[in-house]
Amino acid sequence: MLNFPTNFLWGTATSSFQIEGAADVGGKGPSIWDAYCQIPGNIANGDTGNIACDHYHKMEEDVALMANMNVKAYRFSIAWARILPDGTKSIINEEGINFYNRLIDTLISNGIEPWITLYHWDLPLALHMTYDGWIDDRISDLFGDYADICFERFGDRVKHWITINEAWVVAILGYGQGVFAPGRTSNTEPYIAGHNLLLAHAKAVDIYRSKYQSIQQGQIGITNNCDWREPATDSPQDQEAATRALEFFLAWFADPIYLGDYPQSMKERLGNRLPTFTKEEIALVKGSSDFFGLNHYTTMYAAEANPNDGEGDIYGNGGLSEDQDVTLSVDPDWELTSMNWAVVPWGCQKLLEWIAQRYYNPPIYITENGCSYEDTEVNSIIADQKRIEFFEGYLEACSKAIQNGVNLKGYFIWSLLDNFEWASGYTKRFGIHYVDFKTQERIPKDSAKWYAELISKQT
Ligand code: PNW
Repeated sequence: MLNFPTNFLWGTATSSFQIEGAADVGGKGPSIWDAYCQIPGNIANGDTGNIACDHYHKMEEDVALMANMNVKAYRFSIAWARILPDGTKSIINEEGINFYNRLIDTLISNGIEPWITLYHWDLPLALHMTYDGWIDDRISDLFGDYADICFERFGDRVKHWITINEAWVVAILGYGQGVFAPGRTSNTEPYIAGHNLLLAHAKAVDIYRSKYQSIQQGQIGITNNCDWREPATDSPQDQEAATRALEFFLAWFADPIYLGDYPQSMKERLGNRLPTFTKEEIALVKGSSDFFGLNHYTTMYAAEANPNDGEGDIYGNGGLSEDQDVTLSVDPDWELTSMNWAVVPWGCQKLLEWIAQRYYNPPIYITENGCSYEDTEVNSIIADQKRIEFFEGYLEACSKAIQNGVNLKGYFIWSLLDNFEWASGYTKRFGIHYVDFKTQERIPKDSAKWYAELISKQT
């Protein structure tokens, strides 16, 4: 039985690059993802975000889909280059500002709270070419300038801000494994990018708190992603390996914010590849989140790596494994989604409890949870029973965590719509609404109807 507090926040989520399309419409500048999609071999089927869900032109219709489910909140991101085409404040694109103003106003008139993510990976290309993207020391100030403009223009109506989505993905997949834009491979750059992402977050928060928060009365935080890592055996080595894996995944970003420094395990293992915080920096970073944003998708077993193991780094396995000495595996009995991510609801409960314990029980919002399956449309019906079961399992895990004292305050389904799933292009469907990418027709899947019913029962 699912039983959530009546003020629990029920939402859905998307991101700009994955749904908007209109890549060069309305004064938008190119982003690193526009460029990355042009390189053959990077994206399944050579797909791009040029049109995506054409949300830029179908915004009202998409808000109506949410209103039909009675969702209370919508998490979306702003395309930095739609507001600042070259990434800097030298040119403000009013047409882009207008698009987000209309979206915000349409949401509010439908009783839906806008939750804005400032950075969901679509860095203005000019900041990658003229500067060196997230490796460049100047990037955190440039992000601060951009955030400032967003607070000024939208903050009268927007009361929830997320600075950065999943710094781990930006750093590891973008600068370590090179499977996401900007496609760099390195074992030093991820840690520099990670440092700059934390500083960018903290500077934006500082601007919000000093210039806007007392007038606008909103909240600001960061969203990090983490899978659960379960010790493969109860040996002390495997238990330590699992903790270390969580530290290299989540604590990398959450420890500086909640505890004031990087985890000891990272400092020891990375040596001078891990930047250090100055006193001034840590004063800015520590305490810089009003809530703990968490994206959670799956669980793996973690064991102490056998020194004879070869290079084991695969996409999505949790980072640069040679830095961690952790071997990851899944139970062959676990059900897999079409991303090959295992469905393990109890891992979600354990992760929530781990966060509550390590970070003094902060208010937590799950800002993404969801699954991709190979959905098919038959006479306008998409019978996605497996997705419904996924949500029921994960929400039951959430509800148990709440009963155990975890301060979980909201849950956003990823995603409102089938959309551009990064390197997988349009081959993976995470939506609770089916999108026919030929006609741009949206059809509520059975899971959307199920979510509407759940919200009506729980609120
Ligand atoms: C998240 N991994 O990405 C993102 O925030 C969404 O934009 C995305 O569509 C969603 O999850 C589903 O993938 C991730 O490899 C991408 O561990 C990759 C990983 C984790 C999250």
